[in-house]
Amino acid sequence: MTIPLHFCDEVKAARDNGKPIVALESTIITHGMPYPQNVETARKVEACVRDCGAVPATIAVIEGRLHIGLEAAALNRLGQADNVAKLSRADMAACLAAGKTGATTVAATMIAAHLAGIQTFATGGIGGVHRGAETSFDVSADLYELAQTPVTVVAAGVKAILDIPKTLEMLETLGVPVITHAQDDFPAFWSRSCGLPGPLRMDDPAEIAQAQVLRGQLGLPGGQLVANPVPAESEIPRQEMEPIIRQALADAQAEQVNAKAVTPFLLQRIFEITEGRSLRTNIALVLNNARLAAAIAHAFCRL
Ligand code: PSU
Ligand code: MN
Repeated sequence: MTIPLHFCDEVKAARDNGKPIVALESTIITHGMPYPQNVETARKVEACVRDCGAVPATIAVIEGRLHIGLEAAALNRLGQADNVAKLSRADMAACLAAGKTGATTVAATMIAAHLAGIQTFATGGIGGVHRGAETSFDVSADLYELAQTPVTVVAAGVKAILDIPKTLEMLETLGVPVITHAQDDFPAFWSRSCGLPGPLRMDDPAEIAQAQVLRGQLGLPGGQLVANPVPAESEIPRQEMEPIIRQALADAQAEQVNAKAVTPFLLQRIFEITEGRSLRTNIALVLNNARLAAAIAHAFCRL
């Protein structure tokens, strides 16, 4: 048996020619944004990576095949499909075995990217330790993936719906380097700062790539989280976001939302409460992350 891997032509050519490649996830398309903005954003992010001289590889499982790079028609179908599974480390192999379709989270995208030899990955915000995790035990598999799979993930920090101090503690325990790009404060997704400094700071994409390579040379498994603050003109300040997040969390509790449904529910609820403003910020930060990821991918190629 071999892994049912499918490379799109553009990614195949990039691999053959040693061009920089940036992996992109698909859960943000199926569970993170409403249609049609999800498909429009996915296209814009891919275009942005190309404008930066790199090749985008959007990753998803389609009818039992692990796609590295999605053709336009496949992306369009995925963005409109109902009941697409949200795949993490636990369920990717089962989805492939059953011949089903599923969107990859940060954890599953890292696994696929590494398999395909891609070292850089851009997304919106990774999963982490949920507020109230001391009773719910809801901690995203994304954190454990960063501890074991050597991919550098560029995100706008962790989603502010989470318990950010606990998430940073957990990343430290797991030995994951958390590198804030070009500022000291750790970002909070829609906001440029969570009010706490980040553990590490780097301003140069080349240094970020070198740190990942040196990690491997030291015999340390795992990747790096690069926290890239949303551009100032698109941010929603923390003081404005916090009451909105609390409202969304209260609604989730009242409706007894749990497990994999929590993050998609909160993002949708915050989109409604902010009348679409949170989505505009989300789109701006993903594009910003794609640009930095492309610069890091170029640096990996030069090493
Ligand atoms: N970033 C976004 N929107 C999203 C996600 C990330 O801007 O929807 C997804 C990612 O796929 C991430 C997942 O891995 O949310 C985390 O889900 P959970 O909290 O259930 O682990
Ligand atoms: Mn969870």
